Amino acid sequence: MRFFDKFFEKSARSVAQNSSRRGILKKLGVTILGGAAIPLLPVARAADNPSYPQDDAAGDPASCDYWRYCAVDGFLCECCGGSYNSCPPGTEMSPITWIGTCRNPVDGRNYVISYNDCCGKNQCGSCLCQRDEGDRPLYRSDKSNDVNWCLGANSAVYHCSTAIVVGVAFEQ
Ligand code: ABN
Repeated sequence: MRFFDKFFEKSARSVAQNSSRRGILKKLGVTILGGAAIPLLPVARAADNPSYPQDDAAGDPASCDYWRYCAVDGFLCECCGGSYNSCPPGTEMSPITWIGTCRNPVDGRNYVISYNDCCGKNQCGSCLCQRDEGDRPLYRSDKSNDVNWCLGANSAVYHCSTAIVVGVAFEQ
């Protein structure tokens, strides 16, 4: 017991002589904040780019044949400076959208896809893609994809369309 007492007393004295209270608090703060930030980094990156493992094998997002575009009608943002799930710089994503259900050829499952338009720049003009699966005539506006969803955004000027996976569709 005496050995431990001596040992801890010596250690405590040595720490007290070689450090200030402020210095210890600073080191403690850096350790706590640094430690808290490390596990957040990969999560934040994953949230910026939600991708599904099978996407790499599922085709070319710049091609109209790409599986996510089964119900699209518009210019593919992938060809317009954005990507299949993000708007090109300087445009704004429409808050209202057309929803489709497309089959992923790699895992054979159906996914709900949201076709958000990107708004605020003149129409892109590249990679026009009209697949229209499940589309109904415009007089059935609730079931038509031939709608400018930018009408719900700050700018009504349509630029291109994205195809964002919302989730797995229920099997019927
Ligand atoms: N949702 C694509 C689109 C935009 C403008 C007009 C028709 C279709």
